[in-house]
Amino acid sequence: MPIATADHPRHPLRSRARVLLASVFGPYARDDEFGSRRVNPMELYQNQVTRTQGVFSLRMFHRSWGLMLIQANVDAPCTVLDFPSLERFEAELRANEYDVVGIGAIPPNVGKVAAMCELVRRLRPRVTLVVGGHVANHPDIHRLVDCDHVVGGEGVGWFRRFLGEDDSRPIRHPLIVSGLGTRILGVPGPRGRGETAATVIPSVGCPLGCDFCATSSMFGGKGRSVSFYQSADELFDLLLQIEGAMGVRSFFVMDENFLLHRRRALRLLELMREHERSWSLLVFSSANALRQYSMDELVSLGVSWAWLGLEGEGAAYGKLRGTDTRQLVAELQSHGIRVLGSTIIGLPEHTPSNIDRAIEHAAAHDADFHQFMLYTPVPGTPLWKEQRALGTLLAEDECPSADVHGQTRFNYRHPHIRDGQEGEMLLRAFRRDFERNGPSIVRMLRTLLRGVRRHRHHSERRVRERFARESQSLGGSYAGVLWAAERWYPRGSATRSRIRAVRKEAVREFGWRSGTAGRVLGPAILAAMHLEERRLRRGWTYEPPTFYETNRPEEAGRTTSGEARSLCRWVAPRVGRDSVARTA
Ligand code: B12
Ligand code: SF4
Repeated sequence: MPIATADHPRHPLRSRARVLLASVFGPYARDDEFGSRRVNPMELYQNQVTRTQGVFSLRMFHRSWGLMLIQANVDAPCTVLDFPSLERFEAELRANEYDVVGIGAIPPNVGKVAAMCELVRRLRPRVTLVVGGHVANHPDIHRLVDCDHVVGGEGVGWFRRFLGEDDSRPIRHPLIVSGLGTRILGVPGPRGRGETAATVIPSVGCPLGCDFCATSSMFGGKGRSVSFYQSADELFDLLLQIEGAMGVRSFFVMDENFLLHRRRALRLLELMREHERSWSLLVFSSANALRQYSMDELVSLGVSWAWLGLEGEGAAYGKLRGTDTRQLVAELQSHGIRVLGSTIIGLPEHTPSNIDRAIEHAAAHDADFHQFMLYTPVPGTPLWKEQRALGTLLAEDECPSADVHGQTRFNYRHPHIRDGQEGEMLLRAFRRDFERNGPSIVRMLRTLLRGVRRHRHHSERRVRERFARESQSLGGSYAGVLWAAERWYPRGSATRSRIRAVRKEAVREFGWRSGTAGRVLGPAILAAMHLEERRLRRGWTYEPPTFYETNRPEEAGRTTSGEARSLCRWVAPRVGRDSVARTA
């Protein structure tokens, strides 16, 4: 990370400055004048993965991890207000004196950033206003938003330098529950301590530099990324500490291409073996990164879920060269690795006449989950620059920023797809995948069962333990899910038979426990599904709660603006101070 330079802006109060960091305000899942869109809720799966799966859609929220990371890594008193309403944001500004207000956002939310900055200027004219995150790449940010600093790229280093703090200190890692408010089939997901994976952020960016990729270009583009933890030893120690503090054994590794660093991953595996760690890792990975490993290495490393860019048949991305992605997905699944495949609709070669073939190719992967996104030139990316040079980008009045989220329409003139056909094509892809492969939750349980069968007698105890842990619920609540899911579909339908086959398989594997749990829990789940369906038909939407946190113990629990802040928690890297062996 760069060290402070003389020309970097610096706050006069340095570390004594009181900082407020906020995400953009909700509600999100509705159409409004600030840029909220019903089709663009603050949810991952409902937004872009299980969008057309109705009661089977996985509903859950994710905190604003970038803000949490910055908060944990500055010494200045820092409050995070995540997912406020505009009224709540205003109440916060009225009740507390801040010196710096930082707002993190992505380009579709630029209108909200502008409204929040306007409010700050009006209520607290002396505050230094900083805007960061992907919205910094919005081409009109300086015209649309009245603020003091627009920060592109990595934010922890920027804030440390801005506050006159030591920029070379190791990065503390906030304790992050990966998903919140989980709900599926109308039933809340597990919420107890250690029951949800922890998010770990080893780096930001991706050196592969695909032309459309905002994350890659944001942190340096091709050949670059920003690593917070360089070595496997450091990372291992971090995971150990998080395991201890949160009681988790699964980690959602928020690194665009974690497996690309083969030496680091294999050293991590060595440490996991040495210290008998039975961890599950949920990773993002490109196909070429995955192919650097044998299946046994992936299984031993605990890779239990992989988000894999499939992009499109014949897509000319180097990461896919020489890979039969259907075969790769099937092979991963045969080892119990659940796959979230990601396909682009609207690649330059797509036309109204070949799009069904492209959709069929995607659906034929039978991935456990499938994300579909429109090919979208996002500001800052090579694709955006190329389209700008070609003069194909639509102006703000033709396509407002709030609609550039990849789930409704193109923000440029596609060579073959015109007149807004792309929105329907995207929906067609979601629907075809669901119709052909059935509910994602069932596909996921099917893959898990394959893994259990294959690795039940694995030579390493930690691997056997992992599969036993991950599949435990197949003898309990998941058995109920399968029972209810089967009955959701009419007798004789292909989907019902497919679900029935998975349920029978679970009963064979887990015996009477699974059968009984199915019969006992199934009817209640089926009733919840009917209620949920009614709720969805009435237009019900799901919004995240507001989070209000401080990094100062003395401020925690104190009530201002009608609410008490809770204390954010983190772990600090110890490698270099303590040895890994001693901490384990
Ligand atoms: C988790 C996530 C979400 C969560 C929401 C998280 C939240 N609370 O906002 C969910 C799943 C809901 C989501 C939804 C969407 N997302 Co999203 N999301 C991500 C994801 C996977 C991780 C973000 C993250 O935490 N990264 C790790 C942290 C450490 O990095 P960071 O956020 O970039 O933060 C760093 C810097 O940006 C900076 N920074 C951040 N905030 C601030 C604030 C200040 C003041 C400063 C100075 C610096 C700063 O410092 C941080 C540390 O270096 C990213 C991809 C990625 N790998 O980053 C996509 C990503 C951010 N999402 C993206 C998109 C497009 C969307 C959606 C529009 C997608 C859609 N239609 O489905 C919706 C929008 C929802 C909405 N209504 O706003 C794009 C944004 C691209 C762009 N430029 O437009 C990304 C980059 C994915 C991609 N490659 O396309 N997303
Ligand atoms: S491999 Fe994935 S994360 Fe990396 S640049 Fe390509 S799309 Fe982005």
